[in-house]
Amino acid sequence: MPAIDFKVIKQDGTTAARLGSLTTPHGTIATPIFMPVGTQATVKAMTPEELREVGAQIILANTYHLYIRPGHELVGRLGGLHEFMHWPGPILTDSGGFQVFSLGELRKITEDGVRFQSHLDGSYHFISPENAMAIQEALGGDIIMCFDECPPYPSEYAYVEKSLGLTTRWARRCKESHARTDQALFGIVQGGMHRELRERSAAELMEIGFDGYALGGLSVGEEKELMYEVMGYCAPVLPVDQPRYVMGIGAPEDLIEGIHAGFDMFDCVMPTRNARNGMLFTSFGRVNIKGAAYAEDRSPLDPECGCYVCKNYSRAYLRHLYRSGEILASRLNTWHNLHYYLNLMTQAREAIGAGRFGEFRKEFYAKRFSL
Ligand code: PRF
Ligand code: ZN
Repeated sequence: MPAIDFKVIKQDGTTAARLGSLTTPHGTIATPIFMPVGTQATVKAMTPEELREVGAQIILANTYHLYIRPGHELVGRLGGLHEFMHWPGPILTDSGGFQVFSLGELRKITEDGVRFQSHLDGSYHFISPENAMAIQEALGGDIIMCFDECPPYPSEYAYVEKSLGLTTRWARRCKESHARTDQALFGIVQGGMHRELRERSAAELMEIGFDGYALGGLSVGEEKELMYEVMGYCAPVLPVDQPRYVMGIGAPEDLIEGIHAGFDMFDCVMPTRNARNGMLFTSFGRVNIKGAAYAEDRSPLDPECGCYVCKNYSRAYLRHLYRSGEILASRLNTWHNLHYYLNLMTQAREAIGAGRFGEFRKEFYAKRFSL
């Protein structure tokens, strides 16, 4: 029995968007969905109960960070991530590939794996496809990811092609060494911005066979139009009856475009990180809460938002908290931004359910640019 069960409930009338249901050992998720990022086994500034309240269904945690500190074996001994962080719902862990590659000078890639130095104390470590699986098995997420190489952008075709070969060989090793039958394993499509390489990557991964497929290597500095183009030609070559996930994306409009192309899952630090920097998402566009214009503004941050923050606080107060460096600023801003993202997903699902995602997408853009 596969660890997860995915069903497409409804295909939108005029776009590739689909409404789905993903059942994992820790609960069922309605898709399309956004996964808040909890890098260090915490979605910064929010308790699990608060995450539930803003509508989170599944969260993401990172192999690299938890391997470095406190160590995956320790998390495993303490019952795995669900018990350790008191989040009873579904968890997806990223393999560490992307984080390790982001270390730049501190890493060396070979056929066997990646040797790197800890960003904390400079100590040496090695992650191979096999121990990326072992680490994620100890962490105990419901969905785990293959260990891949994310080529930088821009990269020469020849480099991307070579990198892709490695990603496919690593994916095979991941599949062969993954032992826990209660965890789903997703493959990661790479291939940079080259259609031929993306299609080759997808075909090779599908040949190996995974529980779901992700697009890696996007949002690495390319133009948005290029990213949308890649999503557009990749979705149709992936299985219709399995979940499709775009990694590390994105801004609200990127999620709308990803859903439009036929993707089901997304994650990004944007709502949480921007919140802590005072950048808030609203139905009418972005608000930088530190602006002097809000000094005496009694109105809620987003008059269309039904979240706890918008129901109870003024822009003036949020601006004051942020300028004073208060802890509550991070908490309230994160609360609202996550609610905004998750509510956008709820609305997208409702629109697909009603067969009107195309109209919903148009309304989303019209409204954002109305101010
Ligand atoms: N690979 C993995 N995780 C990722 C990415 C990737 O390419 C990205 C790319 N934006 C984000 N997270 N394993
Ligand atoms: Zn709000």
